[in-house]
Amino acid sequence: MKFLHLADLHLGKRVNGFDLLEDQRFILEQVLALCDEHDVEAVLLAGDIYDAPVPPASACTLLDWFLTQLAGRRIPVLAIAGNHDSAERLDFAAGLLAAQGVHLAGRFTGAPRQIVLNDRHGPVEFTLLPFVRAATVRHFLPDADLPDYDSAVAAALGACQPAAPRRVLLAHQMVVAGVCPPQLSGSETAPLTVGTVDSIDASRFDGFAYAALGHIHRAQRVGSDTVRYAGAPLCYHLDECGTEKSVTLVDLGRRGVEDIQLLPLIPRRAMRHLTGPLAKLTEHPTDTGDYIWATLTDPTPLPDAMAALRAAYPNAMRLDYQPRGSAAGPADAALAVRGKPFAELFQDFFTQMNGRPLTIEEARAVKQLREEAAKA
Ligand SMILES: [Mn+2]
Repeated sequence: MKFLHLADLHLGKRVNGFDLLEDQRFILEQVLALCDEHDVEAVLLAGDIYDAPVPPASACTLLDWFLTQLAGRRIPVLAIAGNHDSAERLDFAAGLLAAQGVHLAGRFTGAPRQIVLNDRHGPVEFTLLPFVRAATVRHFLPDADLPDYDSAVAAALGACQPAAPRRVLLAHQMVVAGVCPPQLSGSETAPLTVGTVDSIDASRFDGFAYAALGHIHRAQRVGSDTVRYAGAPLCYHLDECGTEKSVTLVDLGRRGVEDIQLLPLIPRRAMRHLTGPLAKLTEHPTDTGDYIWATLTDPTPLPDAMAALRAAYPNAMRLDYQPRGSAAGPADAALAVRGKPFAELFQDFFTQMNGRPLTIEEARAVKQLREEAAKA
């Protein structure tokens, strides 16, 4: 059986104020074309279908269209809720949709749902484990000792019996292999804490031929080739500028996974980071529809720089400065700032903006305002 593994669609997401719905539709159209091209027999959506528990209506319309297209092709869909989804809302009409081959698992209700599909070698079981917190599992297994996510997920998986020799898991969690945390990509949002109580060891999935994971937005294997994050299908953060996105095509044979391919996805608009003086960046703009993050190397901030940038690149998302000669990159700057007391930070900022330090009276006034704000 050939199936496509996708995750973290985040339908309805906005990045720096830009609505990405058309970009998402563009990507989903490519996914459908890949389904046709590769004779895909199932599509797996490993959580964070939507970006928010109450997504915009346009995002619901887009998912409706995508599921209808897949159902029209008789391609079964297996989907779980991620931490961004509302588990209850994702379960809406789940019983009715199951009859159309669209299997949604929003809420965890004591044991993961198991769906059995058949290919030419026989049955394949899909275990649908939506995003769970340890407390969610504890609620259903009050007598079990479940101090952390790892034991909770193990208990949740232990609550169901294998329904076929070939088993595929869908899960949306932080999964680590031994002491190796996955590589984050920037657009994952809290609660994401690597290497602490909310991570699950990949060895928990040993009984599965393939574990289709969601939660981390960079495509990668976790410890073994058959435990994988598909990654988000689009760049959802400027830190991901230039990152290639893909869907994962898995070929499950008679004994297990026979082949895994990352099929590249081409975005409607690329996300690019440009560095240079404003005049240079705007002189001969190329691919002007792209989402642009510009780091200007001009020695001083320029008036209306964003307006000038947007005249060349209408979808410019962010503008910052790094004057030439200042070696400090954004990461170094962040490190330098962390831990500095407020008074010192404000003093630096004021001096940078005004070319002189605060007077004693001004410093006193700032201190007073700060104290009042803290009280409020
Ligand atoms: Mn996500």
